Amino acid sequence: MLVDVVSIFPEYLEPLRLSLVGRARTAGLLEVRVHDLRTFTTDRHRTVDDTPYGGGAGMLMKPEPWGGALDAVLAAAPPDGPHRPRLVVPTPSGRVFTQELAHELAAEPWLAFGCGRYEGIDARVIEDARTRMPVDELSIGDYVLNGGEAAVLVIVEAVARLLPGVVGNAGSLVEESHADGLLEYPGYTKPASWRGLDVPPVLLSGDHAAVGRWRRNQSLLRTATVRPDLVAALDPASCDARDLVVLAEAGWVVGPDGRFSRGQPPVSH
Ligand code: JDH
Repeated sequence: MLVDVVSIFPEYLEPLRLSLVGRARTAGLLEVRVHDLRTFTTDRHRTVDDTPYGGGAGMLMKPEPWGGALDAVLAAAPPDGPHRPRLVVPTPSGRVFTQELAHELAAEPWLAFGCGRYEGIDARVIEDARTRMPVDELSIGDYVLNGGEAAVLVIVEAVARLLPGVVGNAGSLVEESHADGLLEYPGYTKPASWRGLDVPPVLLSGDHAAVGRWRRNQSLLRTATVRPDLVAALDPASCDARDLVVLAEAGWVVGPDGRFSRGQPPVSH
């Protein structure tokens, strides 16, 4: 996979050379090219921002440097490769980036990322880019960052670990897909007792079925407690009879619409 990133802070993208993303790079599965947007300015002050038409606080990124930068990315298409990248533009007003989207992006041969700063980028940059390549405006979550760079680090890390051939991903990705839609069960390693805290005995029992059931119950209970939205989105058909009992004890029943909803609270004693 080829990844191009355009930013006014190219040094912010240095972590893409490290750790898991770096391993994908050294294994030749991922090539990252970072471009300094200021290279594509034409004025003496290398200006990338200007005031918004219609007024309002803050500055916007001017379109011309972006036009030049995206033209240059397109002009640097790999020989015998794809003709155009899929462009991802992080923005607080984008569709939310999810694991499903990470899988979709991991299947692309060429991704380009445009990192905005200030209050964002002149809207015509996206409009113009859409005439040349597929564009996704994405948000990594409901909080406000100062620019798109941190979002690009998040998205590229989530995508790079899914690339076929990244060390150790085969087995762990299978396990991940089994637990889809539920939070992780708690994990324990040696020693079996630490600061008076014992590892749950079932995990030392050697009873694989009992371990599997305990982990599934922990996942269901944790999800019901901290992410009720995930329980509401669960397909009851993906649950076995014992799942239904555990969820019912946590207050979730299958309603007449065939979806999970909060049932009657149990009577207190
Ligand atoms: C890209 C510039 C900073 C700050 C306006 C938005 C009130 C607009 N999940 C995510 N959060 N933030 C980003 C992100 C932020 C960015 C850029 C991505 C480029 N900025 C910026 C404030 C505003 N503000 C929130 N409203 C409630 C108005 C941009 C991001 C991602 N991905």
